[in-house]
Amino acid sequence: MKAVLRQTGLNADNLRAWEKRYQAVKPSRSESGRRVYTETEVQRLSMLADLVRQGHAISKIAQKSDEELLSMLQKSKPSSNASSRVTQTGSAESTEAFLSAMEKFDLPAARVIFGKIRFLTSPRDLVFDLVPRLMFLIGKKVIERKLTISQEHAASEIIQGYMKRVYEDLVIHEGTSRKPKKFLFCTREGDLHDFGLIMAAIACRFEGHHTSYLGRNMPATAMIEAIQSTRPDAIVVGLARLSEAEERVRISDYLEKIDREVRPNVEFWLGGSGADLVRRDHLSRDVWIFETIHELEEKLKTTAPGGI
Ligand code: B12
Repeated sequence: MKAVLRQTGLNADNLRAWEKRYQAVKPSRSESGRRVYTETEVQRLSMLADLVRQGHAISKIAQKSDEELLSMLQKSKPSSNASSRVTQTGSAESTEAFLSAMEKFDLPAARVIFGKIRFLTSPRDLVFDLVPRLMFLIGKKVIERKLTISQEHAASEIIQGYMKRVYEDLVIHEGTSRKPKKFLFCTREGDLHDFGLIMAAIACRFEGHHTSYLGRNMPATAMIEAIQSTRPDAIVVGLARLSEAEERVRISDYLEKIDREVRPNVEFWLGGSGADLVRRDHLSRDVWIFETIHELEEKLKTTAPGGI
């Protein structure tokens, strides 16, 4: 529950009331009686919290579907003028149209619609707001069997292509920080989830740091080699929580192997749903674990790696 409160910005009283009075979510209970929230429920609570902060009454929105909440959020964002309101409405409709094209497995249409979304949305909003919410809806549709795994893969590829372009375009920011640092990005061998990682790389470029994006599925030996040749200040590793059956390398084994081989002043910056499985006491260097991209951005603003 603590983690849910931190992620949504709600307080415990609000959360209990939203559950009891409005059935905003219905978490299950563990054997010891603790509430257990799914990722979908946490995302839903965070959308509800955003809308309540914008002035909506919880009683009016608690029963709405996740799709309706997403659409409301996109339409109701504070905007300075009428034309940007039109833009936001357009992007909400396009999000729905994208999902519906994906349900029909109409990839050319989905690509065109996503192009329109990109045109209507600023890179920052696209990367840090729209894409995570869209991925959440895609994940939900897979669970509901409205999208197949192959459709999920295809949608991810389309969206990832655009994310990479945003990242590439930001090269103009590189080195503009007062103290630019060098970061190397990867996910471990067998982990194909790199949306959070590319968001982190984009955040570092926005702040004017040097970034090398090695991508997903990097064997530890290849990563060690890359660190030795490029000498970064920190490596940034995206760590998805995978089941034992899916996992090729355990998170702790992966990090410990790299830890043994590279010089001790290369920091480890870690994030993703599996990052809480990291055994810090088994690592010999400074390790930073971020629950959100926002936390990483805060760290980039305050301190820099290398102990400065
Ligand atoms: C997209 C997706 C995929 C894509 C990944 C494409 C890509 N290039 O990333 C593809 C299709 C390849 C894929 C494959 C699989 N996936 Co998948 N996937 C998802 C999905 C739908 C969305 C994940 C996502 O990108 N979200 C958007 C990002 C931005 O959010 P996020 O990952 O939560 O990250 C946030 C934070 O954790 C943090 N963060 C994350 N990384 C980092 C890194 C740093 C440095 C920092 C600072 C922060 C940070 O910031 C983000 C924003 O808040 C989720 C469902 C879901 N609801 O999450 C399933 C999900 C993660 N996948 C799952 C599974 C089971 C699989 C597969 C085994 C089966 C399948 N569906 O094909 C395979 C195999 C994967 C493998 N071996 O790695 C499970 C994992 C369950 C588990 N614990 O085992 C999930 C949860 C779906 C489910 N409910 O079953 N998947």
